[in-house]
Amino acid sequence: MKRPVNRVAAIHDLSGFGRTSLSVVIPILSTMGVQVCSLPTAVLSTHTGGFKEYSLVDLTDSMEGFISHWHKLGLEFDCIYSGFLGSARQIEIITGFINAFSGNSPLVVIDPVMGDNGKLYQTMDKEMVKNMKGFIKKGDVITPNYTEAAYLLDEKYSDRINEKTVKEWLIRLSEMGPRIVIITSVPEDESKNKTSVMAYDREDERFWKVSCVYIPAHFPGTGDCFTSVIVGSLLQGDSLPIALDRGVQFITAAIRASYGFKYPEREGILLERVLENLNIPVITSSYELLE
Ligand code: PXL
Repeated sequence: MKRPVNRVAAIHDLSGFGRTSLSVVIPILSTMGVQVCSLPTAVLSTHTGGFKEYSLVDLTDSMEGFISHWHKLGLEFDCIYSGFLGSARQIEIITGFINAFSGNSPLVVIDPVMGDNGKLYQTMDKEMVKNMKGFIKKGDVITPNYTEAAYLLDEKYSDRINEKTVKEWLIRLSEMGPRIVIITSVPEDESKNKTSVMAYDREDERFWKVSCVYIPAHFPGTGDCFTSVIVGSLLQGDSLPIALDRGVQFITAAIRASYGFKYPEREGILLERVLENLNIPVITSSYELLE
């Protein structure tokens, strides 16, 4: 029997303060009419970006017990969506989870959260990058930001890149396994005040781009918000370029809603002020199909 709403297994940490990971995944997907089943990887007092200290409870040893209970219940998921992970062991456990719950062919979305602005997050190292390279093979869709894409491909991070090179990166990442590759925060070569999201679907060999005006702010968790909107949108049956448009429009509105207030950026975007935008029909769209 078809379920009344789509169901996602969300494999992320829960950071108590700051708006990242499960704290944003759950409200965004719930607002988009998707049931979220959390498989928490860790619980933290805050996220790790912009806080020198944080308190962390690692849940790696509980994950297998959670998974086997879900297995016993005979649960099925329409999507398996993973984000911030802490260790090779977690990747191994989640790989097992994806294999065990593959029966109904869920959409596997992997956000290879590792770093931003050319640098790895403080909990990440070369070994995690190596493990992530293997793990993305399991994804149907991956959503690295520009920094993470460079790490996954062993490319140098530079604050300029041309479109042709990004297209090559998209193809190379897709050759590592995933059918759809979405790279966020790509600097635009010809304009310093623009960034873009670029994507490739190996099935129809089309490249897409959505440009956005660059705002000089770095709110942690925007990547988690973006990928959550992509997940919700694809599960609602949108095409890839419309999903990209919805993701970019939502993040742009959220940053604009936040930037005018003066508060510490590490607290994240003011999600609470824009969550309802997710239920507005798509009226304008700005995606481009690249030659
Ligand atoms: O937004 C990504 C993210 C998720 N979870 C934790 C983080 C970060 C980024 O800093 O620290 C714990």
